[in-house]
Amino acid sequence: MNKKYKIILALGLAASAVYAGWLDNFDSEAPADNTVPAGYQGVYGGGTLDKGITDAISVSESNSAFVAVSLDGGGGFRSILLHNDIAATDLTGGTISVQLSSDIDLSGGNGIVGFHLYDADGSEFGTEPGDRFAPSTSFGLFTQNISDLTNAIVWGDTPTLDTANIVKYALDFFDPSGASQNVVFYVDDYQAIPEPASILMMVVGAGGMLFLRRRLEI
Ligand SMILES: [Ca+2]
Ligand SMILES: [Ca+2]
Repeated sequence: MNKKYKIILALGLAASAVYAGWLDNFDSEAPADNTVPAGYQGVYGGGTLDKGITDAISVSESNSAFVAVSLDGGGGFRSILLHNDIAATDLTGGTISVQLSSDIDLSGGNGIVGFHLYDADGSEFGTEPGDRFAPSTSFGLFTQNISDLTNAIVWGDTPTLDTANIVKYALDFFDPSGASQNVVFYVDDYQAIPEPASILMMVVGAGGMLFLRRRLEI
């Protein structure tokens, strides 16, 4: 590769590293029971009954992921949908969102689904209990500022969430207090969006590439 292209490639990689968040829409996967969504490490927790991909209900066409959970009514953690490690991602000032629904309307009760982020020094922080989402039988958008994920799950070496170095993410499913029941949660368009300034930097980076192209007469 000649030097001009190497410079442009390096600038492009730098710009994309600044921009990178994620978007999991599950649309390219074959519907299946008892399967872990592509890119995910697993679905864990004593409450987990089943997991997989379905085309029966979705926001982005035509699939969503699902997690079937046994809720025992006792409160507490029940199940986690855990993604694989990702390249360290800067989400400082950004937002996180997911589309959620369930086969039973839980919207009248306490929130039971929360975000869960991991940083590079071992900290894990998530949605505060009072901010968790209670799904209904139609999809609803659950969104939070990254800065609001202040509920410590694991403190880590530096006991705050280093939002500039997010290395893994998950969704946590908790138990409402009350009746025991089996619930299927549907998950679609799980995404993290960096702050607008980061996106602006990407645009500036792209502008820089165009400038270089002209300078180098490529
Ligand atoms: Ca989808
Ligand atoms: Ca930390």
